[in-house]
Amino acid sequence: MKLLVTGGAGFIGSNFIRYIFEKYPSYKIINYDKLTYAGNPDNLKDVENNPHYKFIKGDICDFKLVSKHIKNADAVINFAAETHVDRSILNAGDFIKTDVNGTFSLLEASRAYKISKFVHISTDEVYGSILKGSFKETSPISPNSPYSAAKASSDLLVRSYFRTYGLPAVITRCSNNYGPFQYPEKLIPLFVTNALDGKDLPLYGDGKNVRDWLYVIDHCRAIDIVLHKGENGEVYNIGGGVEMTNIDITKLILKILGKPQSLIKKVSDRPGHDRRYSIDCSKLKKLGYKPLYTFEKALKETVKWYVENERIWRRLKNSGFDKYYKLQYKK
Ligand code: NAD
Ligand code: TDX
Repeated sequence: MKLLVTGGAGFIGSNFIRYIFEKYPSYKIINYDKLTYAGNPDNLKDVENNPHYKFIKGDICDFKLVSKHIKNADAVINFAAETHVDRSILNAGDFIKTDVNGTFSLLEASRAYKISKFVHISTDEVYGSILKGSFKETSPISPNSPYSAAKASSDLLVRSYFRTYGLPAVITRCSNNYGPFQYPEKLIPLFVTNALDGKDLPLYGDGKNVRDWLYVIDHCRAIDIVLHKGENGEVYNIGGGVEMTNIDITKLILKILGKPQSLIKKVSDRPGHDRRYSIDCSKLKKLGYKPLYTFEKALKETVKWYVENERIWRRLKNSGFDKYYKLQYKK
C-alpha cells in the first residue's frame, strides 16, 4: 500500500510513520510536510534511509504540487494542520489557510486522482466543551476557538466530499495526545521541559479544566484500524479514557521529576478556554480499538523521553519560542 501522509514531520504524524513501518514493512510512505515551526525532520531521523520512505517539502495548499504526489498514492492520511489553540488566538489566519484551504486542496486532488481512502485527522475540540457526560460522533459541532472552528470547517468539507462526490473519506476525532516528539508548546512537554530548567509552569485559570489523555502510540493503532476497517463517510472518536484536571497532571509531572510544586504559577486564563472534553469511543471499540497503555506508565515514559532527548527539544525552545511566550504572558 502507498500512503501519502501529510504533516508527517510533526508530533503524531512522525509517530504514525514509525508505527506503520514497524507493523507493515512493505508499505511505502510519502511524507508531505511544509516544515512549519512545528515540523521537525529530527523526528524521523531513524526512518530517513528506509527505501520505502520519501520526504517532500510542500504546502498542502499548493494544489499542483500535492496533486503530483497524491497521484501515486492509494490513501491519504491528513495530519497537516496548524494545531496550537493559543497561537490561533493570537493569529487565526494561518489556521484558516492550512486547516480549511489546505484540506480543500487535498480533497480536490484526492477526488481528481480517485484515491481509495482519505483519512482526515480531526479533534474532539470540534464538539466544544461538555460538563457532564461524553460526546458521541452524532453530537453537534460547537467549536470555541479559531483553531477548533477551522478544524470543524475542514470536517464539514470532508463530509461534503463523501456525500457529494463519493470520496471514500473517514474522519477521526481524537482527544489530547501525549508522548515522544511533541512540540514543547503543548501542556505536557512545555511543563516537563520548563521544570527541567527550573522555570515556572504557567497554569491557566484555576487549573481545573479537564482533558482526556491519549498516548500517541494508542492513537496510531486506532488510525491504523480506521485506515483498514473504517467505513467511508463515518466519524470515529478516539480517546484514551483518562480524564484529568490540568492541576493534577501538573503535580504528577513535578512528582515524577522530583521538582518542587512551587514551580506552578497560576496565570490568567486562556480566552474561550474549554472547561472539559470527554468523548465516547464505543463506536471505534466495535472495530477492535482498545488503549493498551496505562496513563501512569506512559506518562513516566514520556517524561523520561524528554529527559533523555534534550538535543531535540532544546533547539526548538531556543528558536524564537521564548519570544512567542513572552508576547503571550506579559508578567
Ligand atoms: P503538530 O503541530 O505537531 O504537527 C503539524 C505538522 O503539520 C507539522 O509537521 C507541520 O510542519 C505540518 N504542516 C503545517 N501546515 C502545513 C501545510 N500548510 N502543509 C503541509 N504541512 C503542514 O501537530 P500534531 O499534534 O502532530 O497534530 C496532528 C493532527 O492531529 C492535526 O491535524 C491536529 O489537529 C490533530 N490533533 C492533535 C491533537 C494533539 O493532542 N496533538 C489532538 C487532536 C487532534
Ligand atoms: O501553558 C499552558 N498552560 C495551561 O494551563 C498550556 C500550553 C496549556 N494549558 C492548559 C490549557 C488546556 O486546558 O492545558 C490544557 C491542554 O492545553 P494544550 O496542550 O494547549 O492542548 P489543548 O488546548 O487541549 O489542545 C490539544 O488537544 C486537542 C492540541 O493542542 C490540539 O491540537 C488538539 O486538537
